[in-house]
Amino acid sequence: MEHDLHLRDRVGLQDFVLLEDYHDVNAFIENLRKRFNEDIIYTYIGPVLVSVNPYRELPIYSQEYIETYRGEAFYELPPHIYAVSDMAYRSMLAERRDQCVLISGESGAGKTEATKKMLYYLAEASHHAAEVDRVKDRLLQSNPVLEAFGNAKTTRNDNSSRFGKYMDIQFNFKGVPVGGHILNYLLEKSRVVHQANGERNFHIFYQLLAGADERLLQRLHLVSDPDQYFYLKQGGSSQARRINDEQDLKVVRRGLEVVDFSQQEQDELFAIVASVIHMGNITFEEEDHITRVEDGEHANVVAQLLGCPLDVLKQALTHKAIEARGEKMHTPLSPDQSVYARDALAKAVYERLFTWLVNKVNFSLAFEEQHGQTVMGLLDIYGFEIFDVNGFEQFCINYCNEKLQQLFIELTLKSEQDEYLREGIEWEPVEYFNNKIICDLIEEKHRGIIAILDEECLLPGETTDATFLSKMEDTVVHPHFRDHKAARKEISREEFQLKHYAGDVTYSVTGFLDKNNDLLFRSLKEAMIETTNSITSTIFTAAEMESKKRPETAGTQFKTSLSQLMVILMSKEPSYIRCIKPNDAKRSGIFTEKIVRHQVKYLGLVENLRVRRAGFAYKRNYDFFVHRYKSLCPATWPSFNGPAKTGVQLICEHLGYNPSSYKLGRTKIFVRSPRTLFETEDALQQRKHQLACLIQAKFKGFR
Ligand code: AOV
Ligand code: MG
Repeated sequence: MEHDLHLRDRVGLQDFVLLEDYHDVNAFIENLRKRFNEDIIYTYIGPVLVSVNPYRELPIYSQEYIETYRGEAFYELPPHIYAVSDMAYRSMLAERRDQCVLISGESGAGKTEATKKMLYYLAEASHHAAEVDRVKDRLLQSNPVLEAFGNAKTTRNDNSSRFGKYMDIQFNFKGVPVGGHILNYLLEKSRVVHQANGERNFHIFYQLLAGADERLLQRLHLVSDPDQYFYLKQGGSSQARRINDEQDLKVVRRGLEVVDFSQQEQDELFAIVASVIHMGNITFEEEDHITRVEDGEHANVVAQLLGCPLDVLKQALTHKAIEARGEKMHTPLSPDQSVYARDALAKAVYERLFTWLVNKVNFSLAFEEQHGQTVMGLLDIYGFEIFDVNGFEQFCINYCNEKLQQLFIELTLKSEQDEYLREGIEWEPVEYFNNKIICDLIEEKHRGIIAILDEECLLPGETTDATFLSKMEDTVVHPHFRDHKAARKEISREEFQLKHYAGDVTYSVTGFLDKNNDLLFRSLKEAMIETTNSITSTIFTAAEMESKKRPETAGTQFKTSLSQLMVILMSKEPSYIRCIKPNDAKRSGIFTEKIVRHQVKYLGLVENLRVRRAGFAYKRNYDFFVHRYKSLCPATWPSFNGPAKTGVQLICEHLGYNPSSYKLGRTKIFVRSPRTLFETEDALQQRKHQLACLIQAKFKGFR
């Protein structure tokens, strides 16, 4: 295999840093194309991994490859996601510092696949003991469960993540994975009740219909044809060519067992999934101004599956409970309002079920914190996306991507350059587009779009999507915002346009208020609290009914959780994977230059390369450096009492560092090439070995 690897190596440059004309986007793209044509999908920009989706299975992820990359120096082998995983893993152990891996790229670029490969590598990272295997199984097998419930086929990606996921893997001091924890972000729950043309609902619905045996189908009162169900057929593509729902259900079931779902819990879980399917088929009719459930069959099944009295459910779907002068009254809903209530119920049940699932998985991965534990965080979010119609969900998803891009810029382009300035290192600045301005447009207090939306939601009286839009038109003056007038009628009156870092997106304002408000009628909540299904009765609680405080809006909750996520990520040592999608057809072997060029540009890859080229691969505080390497220099060993900077200088001179290969700043040393550092690390390992032998010999003499 190694021979193979080196052979491949000749095709294109494995690190863009070696690119002669590093200002030239064309040369950059040409290198990507050359490699892509040879099925080489990985290339470095220094420590950053660029990955181009091959849209086909490549034989490069086997156990053999894991073994090849394990413990090998980063630049010794061709670029690979395993090399990045290994490097992060080893620096986590060597420096005892928490790590995180930021995987970005637009929808379909390969983020989720990259995350899985990384997880696989890390789970295999240590040699086996029964206890480790248990954790490993849970880490790996919980994933298909969450994907079944949180991913769906979209026009961009057959397995598109419709929720954001941040996963911490915990390691003990020996580097053995011992547990994990998942944070989930805003599930695109509107998909439960509506799918655009060519798309599907969440996988689990189709898996259940395709994979359940006759007995189970009967118990759930289902037929195997998804096109019988309104919630499953709206996209007109319930059968997906590249998806095997039947097989996937088996994997999900195995996963449920591994993460400790009891038989009863599995039954109840599938009963809820089935109940959501049935909800979609409940229809309403009006007679003498009274709305009624049209055909009792599906409502009946829902009541039965969740264990709630049928009349309570029917009443909750057709009436609204209000309190007037301390008295509870029920006012009837129109048929349209009943459909709205039904959909709201389906969405709420599904969303809460999803969060409950994540909690269950977390429970099974839970590990008591121990001294010396470190974590590696993997971030896999929904990628930037543009559809024919873009709503509140795309707004949130794209905002999330802006934040992640902002973090990338902060950490790789801005802070690096700021640091050179601060440390007094000579430096030629690199220009780049900072997307902070777009983040501000969306999230700024009082003036940002989310703030305006919230204000509109909280105002008493008649506010609508239209009043929200006109408020934006009146108040937002921003280079990245265009309304109907500014866009010279390219967009309609119900739309606004944001110039995102990754492209212009036209958002339809329809549904913004409602989705941001995210309210569920009281009587529906009450009906759910009373169910005998132990999951639904847990995910709807009496406590939330008592709370008088208005829950935060969806937009604000999302904004808060993203800013917390940024804090988590900033506290760790980051690695980056930048995923690129080679074409829009989800097909292998096609490299569409225009599409790749666009991504290379907005991801800031060429700027990234320039900073790298002009910059330093490694920097460390003087104290850290002296502490780590003092044994390599007689002047600093066994102890050194002078200023750390002097210590660093002594060590570098003793090791024969070329003066042009490093610089000493105010508080840190900057090393230009990683190779210098690898050699130093090797020397350290040898020295440790030598010291260990010395000590052993001494002990022998003692005896
Ligand atoms: P995404 O996570 O970046 O999109 P995925 O990781 O789901 O994209 O990749 C989309 C599809 O591309 C996968 O289902 C695979 O078929 C294929 N693919 C991606 N990476 C590889 C790889 N390394 N090897 C083989 N096939 C691959 V989204 O979740 O929509 O933003 O929201
Ligand atoms: Mg994904």
